[in-house]
Amino acid sequence: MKIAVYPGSFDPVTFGHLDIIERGAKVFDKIIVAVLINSAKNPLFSVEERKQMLIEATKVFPQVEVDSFDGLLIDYVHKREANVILRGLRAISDFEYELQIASINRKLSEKVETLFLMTNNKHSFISSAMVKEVAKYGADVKDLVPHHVAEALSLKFTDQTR
Ligand code: COD
Repeated sequence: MKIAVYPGSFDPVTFGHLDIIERGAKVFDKIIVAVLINSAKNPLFSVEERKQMLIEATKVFPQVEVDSFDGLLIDYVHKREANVILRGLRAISDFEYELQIASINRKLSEKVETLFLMTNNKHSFISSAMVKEVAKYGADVKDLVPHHVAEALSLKFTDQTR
């Protein structure tokens, strides 16, 4: 069974992430979308909120499971008996960061491969950071994230301005 872990912050999930999940689901028997618990980034959404948004967004894919992890990614990948780390690449600017992560994970375990899917051109400019910035100022994010995520963003920023 080919199991891939797709790790990330997913703060929040975007159409860019979902495109990687949808295409990955055609290649792997199972994809575990794993939300990092202790991120150095200061997340807008809690881990539970991010997981719930991912569960809703991926419910049409039976081979996708949503989970969270703490500590080293490679330990989690071993624990879940996965063979592959799935990542997405947008632009050349992603490459250095992704190469670093893939290289350190390779150093930690030679049994696990990192596979990259190139972004869909339609979504190449989408990032969680950009979505949050746009939503914060009340602009429409419906082409960037699923409806329920757009609503969660709107609620979050309304709460913050109260
Ligand atoms: N199109 C295609 N791909 C996209 C798009 C898009 N529009 N947007 C994002 N992606 C890809 C990203 O390139 C990335 O591959 C993936 O989706 C997830 O993105 P993010 O931003 O949600 O996740 P990151 O980069 O914050 O995740 C970092 C990790 C959680 C993987 C990393 O911090 C980690 O493994 N931490 C655990 C500790 C560890 O093991 N450290 C050693 C290795 S760094």
